[in-house]
Amino acid sequence: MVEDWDKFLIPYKQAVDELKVKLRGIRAEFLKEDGQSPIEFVTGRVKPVDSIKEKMVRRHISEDRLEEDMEDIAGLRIMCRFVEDIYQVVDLLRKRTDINILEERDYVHNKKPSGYRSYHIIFEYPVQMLGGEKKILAEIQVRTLAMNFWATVEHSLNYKYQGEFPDYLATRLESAAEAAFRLDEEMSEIRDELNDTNKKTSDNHKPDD
Ligand code: 0O2
Ligand code: 0O2
Repeated sequence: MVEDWDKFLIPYKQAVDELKVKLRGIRAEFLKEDGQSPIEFVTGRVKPVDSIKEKMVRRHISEDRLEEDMEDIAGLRIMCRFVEDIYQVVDLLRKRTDINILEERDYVHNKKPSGYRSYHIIFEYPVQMLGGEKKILAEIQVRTLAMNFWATVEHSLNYKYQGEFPDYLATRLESAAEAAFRLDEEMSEIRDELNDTNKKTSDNHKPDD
């Protein structure tokens, strides 16, 4: 039995706080070097106890398996402007030595039936506790601003409908997710065209050899 949830959640809160600083640090470094960053902003949360209990019932997770079987008690979200940025961020995360990636789920190109898209990374993260090092599981979701907009609104509607949308609304939500993805694709194309135009302009202004 988890008798003291506040105590149980201490390492998860520590991990979320540390990782927010670290991930925001990547953004700061990019901005300094490049003037722009593949990370637009970072959020993080410890899963509320009521949500943990609800997921334990839904996923048949017993309290003594909680640490091993619930991967998102500590959760981070990285928001990007472009779909390509998601993969750049994922590559950066793969190279880090402070997180040990256990699983990756690419829901960006394999959307969920609801229409949901994001890139999920499940990893082990060491937290220094009074009694020594404790490795906890955590999840980072990497997504575009458009994916985040859809997921945030859908999540709030889901809460109201408790996951049981009438079919016609589920279909409309799914097509709204597609519209968000088309917006992402259009923004990438616009960026590419602008880059091409800028390159041609600067090539034209190069002095002849
Ligand atoms: P700033 O200056 O507001 O950009 P904390 O750890 O206290 O910094 P907290 O309270 O845990 O943050 O909040 P959370 O939910 O983890 O993260 C909130 C951060 O995400 C804030 O940044 C928000 O500004 C930023 N954020 C949330 N939604 C958006 C959004 O739609 N667009 C942008 N650009 N940023 C958003 P900071 O770090 O507090 O700094
Ligand atoms: P929160 O904190 O409320 O967001 P599952 O059994 O589906 O809950 P699973 O298989 O363990 O979860 O992991 P999965 O599907 O890789 O990731 C689950 C998390 O992804 C969810 O967490 C959501 O944050 C997000 N997610 C997945 N599908 C959807 C969706 O259709 N809509 C939205 N808005 N988000 C989704 P939780 O548990 O809901 O927690």
